[in-house]
Amino acid sequence: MTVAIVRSTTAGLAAAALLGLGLSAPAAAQDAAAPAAQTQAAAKPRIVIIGTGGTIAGAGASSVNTGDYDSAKVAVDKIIAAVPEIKQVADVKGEQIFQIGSESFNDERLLKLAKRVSELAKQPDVDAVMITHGTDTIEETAYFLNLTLKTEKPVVVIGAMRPGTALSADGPLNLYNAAVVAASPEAKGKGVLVVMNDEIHSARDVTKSNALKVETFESLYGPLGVVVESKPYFYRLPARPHTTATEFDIDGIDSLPKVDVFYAHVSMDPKALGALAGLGGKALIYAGTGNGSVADYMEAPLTEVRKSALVVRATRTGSGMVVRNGEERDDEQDWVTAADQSPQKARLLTSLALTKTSDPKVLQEMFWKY
Ligand code: DAS
Repeated sequence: MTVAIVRSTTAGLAAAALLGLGLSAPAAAQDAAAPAAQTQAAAKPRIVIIGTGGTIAGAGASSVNTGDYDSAKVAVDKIIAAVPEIKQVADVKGEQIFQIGSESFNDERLLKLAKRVSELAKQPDVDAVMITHGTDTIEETAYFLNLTLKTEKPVVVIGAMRPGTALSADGPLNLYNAAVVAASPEAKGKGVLVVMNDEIHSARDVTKSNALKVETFESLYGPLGVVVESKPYFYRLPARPHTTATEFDIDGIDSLPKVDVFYAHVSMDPKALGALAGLGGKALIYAGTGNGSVADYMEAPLTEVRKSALVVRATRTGSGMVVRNGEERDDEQDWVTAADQSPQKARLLTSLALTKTSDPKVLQEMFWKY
């Protein structure tokens, strides 16, 4: 999307230059620029930015607090107002849906957010939707939207690793870059995107890889593209079905089937697994060591879990594919493997799958497909 600059008159140029600096133009210049500016404004994509909280809405006690601050403090309208450059790219409108740290997201909030984005995407006066979000679980929200939204319109999720009060805060540029992407025709039909640190990631593959660094977001197979000097450059396409091409729809769904994750480690307690399974989940993701390996003393407890819930083997390593019927007897145990999906994303896909089926073979096919 090209940056909208008023070019029709000298006065217009002066006004545009001042606006670019966030200063107000003298009255005469504003008058002279008005007709051309209106034409430009009408042509700009209309983006709704939904605020959910997180560090991008955070505030620290001093400018050197980059890790010690309160998240979810600043309203989305203020976050937008702090980046006046965004108006050169799109007509934006803020909407506050939550004011929370993203660690506090749950299925109810995910559904509420997804339903709102879905409504907005259906509106003819909305061209794209952006969501400001905490970075901790941004990948889960983005993946959930990627699997459920029925739209080709750009949906871009963003956050920040440093609050707006910090020296070298990353939120303002992330917000601007996200608007550049959301406003671009190239972003259409590419599924839900996460734009952080000048990179454009597919919701399917992105993950937060570091607790503090600004360059924390990584994609399993690399980002789809980059944003350079107000322009998005795409180099890859998502290969897996998303949004309009999935069988999942949240219309008419008021709650999601309960799925839990059990984290494997040396000397884990089988009773903890039993207690978790006893909470009534319809499936359990076993975040195993290495290739989703199951400890010898966990086999019988997992066989027991399978009597009341689906069992999905994933890996806690952060990357790589869990191989079926290698060291484990998946066919015999009627277990599913999560392919290359992280335990947290496997949880979301399994939960959505359970709205359609409880057949482990069908779920396995979904893991190969999505
Ligand atoms: N607590 C975090 C969150 O809201 C921090 C962040 O946004 O980076 O996810």
